[in-house]
Order: sequence, then structure tokens, then C-alpha cells
Amino acid sequence: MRSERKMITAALPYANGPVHIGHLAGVYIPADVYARFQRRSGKDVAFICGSDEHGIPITIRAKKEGVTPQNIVDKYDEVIKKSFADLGISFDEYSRTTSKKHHEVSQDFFKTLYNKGKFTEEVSEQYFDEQAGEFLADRYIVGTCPKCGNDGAYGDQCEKCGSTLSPSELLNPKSMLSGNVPVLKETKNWYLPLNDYEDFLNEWIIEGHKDDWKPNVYGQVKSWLNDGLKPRAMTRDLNWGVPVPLPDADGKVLYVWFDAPIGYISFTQEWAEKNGKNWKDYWQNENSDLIHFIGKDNIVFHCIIFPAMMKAHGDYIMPTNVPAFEFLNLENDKISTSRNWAVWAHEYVEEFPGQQDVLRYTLLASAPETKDNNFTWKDFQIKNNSELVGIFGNFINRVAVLIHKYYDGIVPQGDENAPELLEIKKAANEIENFLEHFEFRNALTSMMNLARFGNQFLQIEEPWKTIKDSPEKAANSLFIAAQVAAGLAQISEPFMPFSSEKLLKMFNISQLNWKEIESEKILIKTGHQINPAELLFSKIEDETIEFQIQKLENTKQSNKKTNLKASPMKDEIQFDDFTKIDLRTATILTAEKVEKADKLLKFTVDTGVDVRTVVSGIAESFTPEECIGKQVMILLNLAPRKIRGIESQGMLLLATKPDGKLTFMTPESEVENGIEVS
Ligand code: B3M
Ligand code: ZN
Repeated sequence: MRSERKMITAALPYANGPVHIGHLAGVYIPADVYARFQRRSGKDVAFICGSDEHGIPITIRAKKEGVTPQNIVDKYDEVIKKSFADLGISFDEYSRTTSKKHHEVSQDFFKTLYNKGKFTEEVSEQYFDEQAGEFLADRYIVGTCPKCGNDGAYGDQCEKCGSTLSPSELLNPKSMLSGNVPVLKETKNWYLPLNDYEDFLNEWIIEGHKDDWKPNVYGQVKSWLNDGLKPRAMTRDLNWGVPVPLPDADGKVLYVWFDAPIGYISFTQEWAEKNGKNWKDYWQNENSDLIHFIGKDNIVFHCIIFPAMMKAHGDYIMPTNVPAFEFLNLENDKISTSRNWAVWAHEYVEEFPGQQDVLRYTLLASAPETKDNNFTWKDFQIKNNSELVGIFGNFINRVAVLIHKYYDGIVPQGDENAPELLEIKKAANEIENFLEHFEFRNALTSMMNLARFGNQFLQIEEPWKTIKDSPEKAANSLFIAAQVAAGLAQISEPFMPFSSEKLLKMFNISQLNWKEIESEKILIKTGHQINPAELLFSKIEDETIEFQIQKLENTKQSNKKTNLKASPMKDEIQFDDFTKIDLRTATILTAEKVEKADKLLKFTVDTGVDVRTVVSGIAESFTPEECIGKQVMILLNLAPRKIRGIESQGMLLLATKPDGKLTFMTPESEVENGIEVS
């Protein structure tokens, strides 16, 4: 049973970084193909997405960059939104979870559950940073992993051995905010007892969707349910998020995985208000199909937690399907934002202008539907050159050129009952079936097979030869070829919307809906005037691919360098900490060896503020003479220390070169002494 209304969502990307090909291949492009196809099938579609702007990933990024979370989300929301638009992702609405409407809708949702008594209140002990005055999210606690001894394990996970941890398991926990030892403090939060929904979930998914949900999704849900569900906190002690709408909840926000999926609902409401629609038709009516496109790491949230929330609320329909994708690797290596191992959507758009469909096509062709898949630049080039240029583009071009050459661009006469025309219906039909079952790669193959068929047909018919002796036959061949080309113009739209638009213009025809493609006898009439051939795809040269591979190679090299030579970053400090440090330019006036100390030199230094004595352990790298007159940087406000009986007042700044020798940090051009370095 298929419904006339399709409520299609795509996972809300965290606004803490740009989107890459992994996101595109595993969520956004398939979701867009599906939405476009459903629109063409005459369905009433709402295709909704937006930026996920709350949660720890955002605050961590903000801390890293030394800016506010709002700065971060403002920046990346723009970048992400633009990439999607550039790549033709046809969202009906792309909003943000920081919008006022979203805050209202999610608070409302929370209150409904609260008033219905769906939450349990639990007091638990959470780590608290007394200096920062904040409860600590798991990610903000570092300590020693109880399993492998790694000193840099986080409160939720040890990245060295991969164990999932809870903060209480960490040995020697420290707060990342202040570096202090956090204390355990009691706090009250509101929990959704997921265990109460086990029967419902078992019946609805395990019994009800055994056959129509993807095995990877079904399997994961089943294993979660087999392990048994536990109550889960729907509020957090945090200062970035949607405030908990209760009187005794100061300093608490909704759990990001509570508010984010509600984003789908609030964004639908925003869209409905602007477009004279009733959002409830999409979310609260059994005649609507709710479909969530997500990556595999989001399965539990979309198949267990969000459905439990909607069930608790009572007014909502359950998702019809949750087609989750596996992961895409890049050049056989896991895509990683922190290692910059990715092809970024916004960079692609800049570096391959006008070639959005090439990326859409290649990513769909290697979409990680049932298992992880791999993207390589070589493969990208081959798919473009041999399939898009060699087959699809070549066929279209020959049809248009030949019709212009022999018939002045007017579609000649041919057999409207030719059996070849069935190939078009077959392709449209197959695509429909595949897409209804979320088999995007197969659907794409059906499209390309039609182009293949057209190409072979021309190759066999050779109208450029038959035109001399049997012009009727040539006319018939080109009539049929024109139908196939028009068919491609129609059916390519969900996959390659930019090319489809060009094709429709080229053949001077308008877009049909899917049923018409399947039922119309012919798609372009005898006597119809077409426009001159236009280039659809162009060959991608080796240099272009080598450039991209080199770019990745550089990333690899610089990752290696960072890994091998630099010591890990020290604990983060705040700007205030930095401003405590008084760095100045200074000039060394005198330098001499310190008796009985091989490594030490004693300097007098003009700091601009005063002239003072500094002792430094650098005699193995410099003779005293080499130092005199040098302009250097000095840490001015370091507490004085006695070294070999001499009071050293401050510290000179130097770096160690690969050969172990030291080098002074000297200003690039001479400046006055006593200038603050910042
Ligand atoms: N923001 C994306 C992720 O886990 C997450 C999806 C939310 S969908 C409601 O990468
Ligand atoms: Zn570990």
C-alpha cells in the first residue's frame, strides 16, 4: 500500500563543519533522487532538512576555534546550505534548529510528554567542574582508559582501543574546561523509559517490517531490542540547546537527540506556513508515508528513540521506512573530518564548475546501500569518461547532430509501434520499482542501460549510411533514436537534474510525469523542431584527476608529519589564560658562560621595560658571541628562579630544529624592544 503523500526527511547535518561526499552518497543524493522521483510520480511531497545546531559537536568545535557556538553554526549553516543548493538537492525547506519556531515546537513536544506523565525524573551523580561552574558532558572529561591505559581517553570513548566508556569508569578524570579534577554532583533529569516501548517496537518493526525494511536497518534494531532498552535522559545539564521548559530546570537543555528529530516536524511547519499547507497532513495522517534518509550511525535514534517519542506523544504516524546507508570510504580509507580525509562538497563545486551531475552520478553509482563502499578519483574519471561522455553524452549528441544534419532539426517520420520504443517504458518502469525499494544503484543502471541501448541501436542501424539508399529506414531509425533521447531527458531528472534540464531544452520538450512516460506511445512527435546539440558532459583529463589525488596525498603527508614529529596539543586554555602571558621583544646586550655549568649562558637583556638578567640552557647551541646583539622574544612575567645561584628573570623563546640545535624566535624585521607579542 503506497500513500499519495510523502513526508521525506534527510538527516540534519551538524553545523560544525562542511558536508563531504560521504554525507552526499549516504544520505542527501539518494534522498533527493527519491524526492524528485516521488514528485514526478504526482505525489504530494515534503522534502525537509536543516542544520542540527545544538549538541556537543558544536560546542567542541566552538571551543577549538575560540568562538561562540552561535558563530560556528552561523558559519557552517551557510556553507552547508549553499553546497546542497549548488548540487541540486531539492529540499522544500532547509531550516535550522536554532530557529525560534523550532525551539517552540520542541519545547511544546516536551511539555506534552511531561504533562502526560511520560517521563521519569531521576537524580544522578554527574561530573561537575567547580571552577567552570558547569556539569561536564562525557566528551569534556578526559582520563586514563581502564582497558588500555591510554591517558587521553574521553568520558564516552577511548579512541585508542575503541572501547565505549562511561565517565565514571575513567581513571584520574580531569575536566577539559579547567583541567581540574571534576567532582560528582547530584542533578535531576527527565528520562524516557524506552523499556516501556519494547513491546510496541517489537510488534511494529520486528514483526511488521521484516520484509520491507533494509536488512542492515532491521538487523540493528533487532539487536538493540534483543539487548533490552533502558531509560534514556532526554535533558542535559548544558548551556547550549533548547531550554527545558519547566520551572525547576535552570541550566538544562533538551538532549540534542530529543530536539533534532523534532526539527523535521518544526521545519515542516515552517514550510507549511509559507506554502498554505497543513503540516498535520504529513505527520499525523495515516495517508502519509514518513521516510527518513539517514546514515547507519543514526539508526537507533530514528528507529527506536524518535518513534518512542512520537508514540508517547500519541498524535504521530510511524515511519514507513528508514532507508539507512552504510559508509563511503575515500581511496580505501575512512573519511575523516579531523584528518581532512574527504572530498568536500563546496570544494568540488568550485573545482568542477557545471559538473554537479558527474558527482551525483558517480556517488549514486557507488552509493553504500548495503555495505560500505569506496570512492576513488580514478573511478570517478572512468565513470565520467566512459559512461557519461562515452555512452550517454555520445548517444544524445549523435541523435541531435544527425537530425540537424539530415532533417534540419525536425524529427522525421517513423513507426510509432516500433518494439524498440518499449525499452523506454521498461526503463521507466524498472526505475520506479527500484526506487520504491530504495535500490538507487539499480535504478541508475536502468537509466544508463537505456542510453546503452540507444547507442547500440544507432551503431547497428547506421542511419548515416542508410540515408543514401533507404532514406525511409534512416528516418525511422532517427525517429526511434529521438524517442529514446527524449526518454532519457525525462527519466534522468531524479538522478541528473541539471543534465535533464539541458536535454529537455535541447529537444524542446516539457517535463512529463512518470505515469505519462510509462504510458505515452511516443515522447516526441514527427515534425517537432529540436534545438542544436549542446555539450552535456566533457572528458575529464588525467591532470585533473592527478591534481585531486595529489591533494589527498598532501593531506596524507601533512597528517604523517603532524603525527610523527609534533607532540600532541596540550590541554586547551582560554583566551584569558593567554592574556596572562606577557611576551615582549627584547635585545641581548651581553652574554657569558656560567662557570661549571656546560649548558648555561647568562645574559643581560634590554626588554624595553628594564634591563635584566636571564639564564638559559642553550650553551650547546650558541657561543656567547653569537648571541650578543640578537633581537629575541622574552617571557617577561615568569616568576624569577634561581639557577646555579643566579636569579633568572624571565625566559627567552627558542625552538628545537630537527638536528637538535636551537634557534631563537626572532622578529622577522627589527622592532623596538618592549613590544607586546600577541
Ligand atoms: N545531526 C547527524 C550525525 O549524526 C545528526 C543527525 C540528526 S538527524 C535528526 O552525523
Ligand atoms: Zn582504551
